[in-house]
Amino acid sequence: MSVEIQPYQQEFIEFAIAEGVLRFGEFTLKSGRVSPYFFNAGLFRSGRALARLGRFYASAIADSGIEADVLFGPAYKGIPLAASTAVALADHHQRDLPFAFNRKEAKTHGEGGNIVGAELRGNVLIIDDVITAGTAIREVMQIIRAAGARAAGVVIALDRQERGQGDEGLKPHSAIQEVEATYHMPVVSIVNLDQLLAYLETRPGHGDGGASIAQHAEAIRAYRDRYGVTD
Ligand code: OMP
Repeated sequence: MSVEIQPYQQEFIEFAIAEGVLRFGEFTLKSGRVSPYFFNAGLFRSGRALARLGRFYASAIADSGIEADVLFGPAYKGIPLAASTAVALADHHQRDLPFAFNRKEAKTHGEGGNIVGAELRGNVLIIDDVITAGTAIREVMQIIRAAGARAAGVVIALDRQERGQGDEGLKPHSAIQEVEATYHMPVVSIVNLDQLLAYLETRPGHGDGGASIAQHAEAIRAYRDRYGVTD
């Protein structure tokens, strides 16, 4: 299987590794699965890193062709992501989109409500970090619908391409595929697991904990064989 990977996607993987956001080793996920890699978007934590991150999200949006009227960053992690994406779209893509985010707690005084920034109307593009079970995105969909707007899609940093977990065991599809089918909207990622693996397979050098990149790639392949989606 040949995996297409664009220069900006390769740069994004290198950037995430350099910032310590993408790590290799043994990590227990929210789902309880033990993963050989983890992506922690909270570690993009300097002005320069956020500015650069915003440019990657903006490139993914431009690449996807999704048209949106407003960007939405779900609290908390989505807020700086959507803000830096809005800046990058304005600075590098001549697209000055309104931007909004939600509070987790509704405010009862002052301006009230739990949406801050632009009004949610028309086509709303959601900016988030990682979707695993899809719980967070379902909540966001309720917020957008309650405002009378429509979701145009979701942009995330990494698509782990993992099968969901149901009462009867592994589901055939990922939570992302379910979100796409349920809400009839695209979920776009800057990179996905297949691209990460394709990148690691061509990269010499050493990774975390003394293991070589080849060993990390091997562990990720085994994990993908066990939990990965097949289409
Ligand atoms: P849900 O879609 O609601 O499960 O949310 C995804 C969450 O998974 C993220 O917000 C993180 O807390 C967590 N996560 C990562 O951030 N990076 C990973 O590589 C894997 C996970 C995870 O636990 O599955």
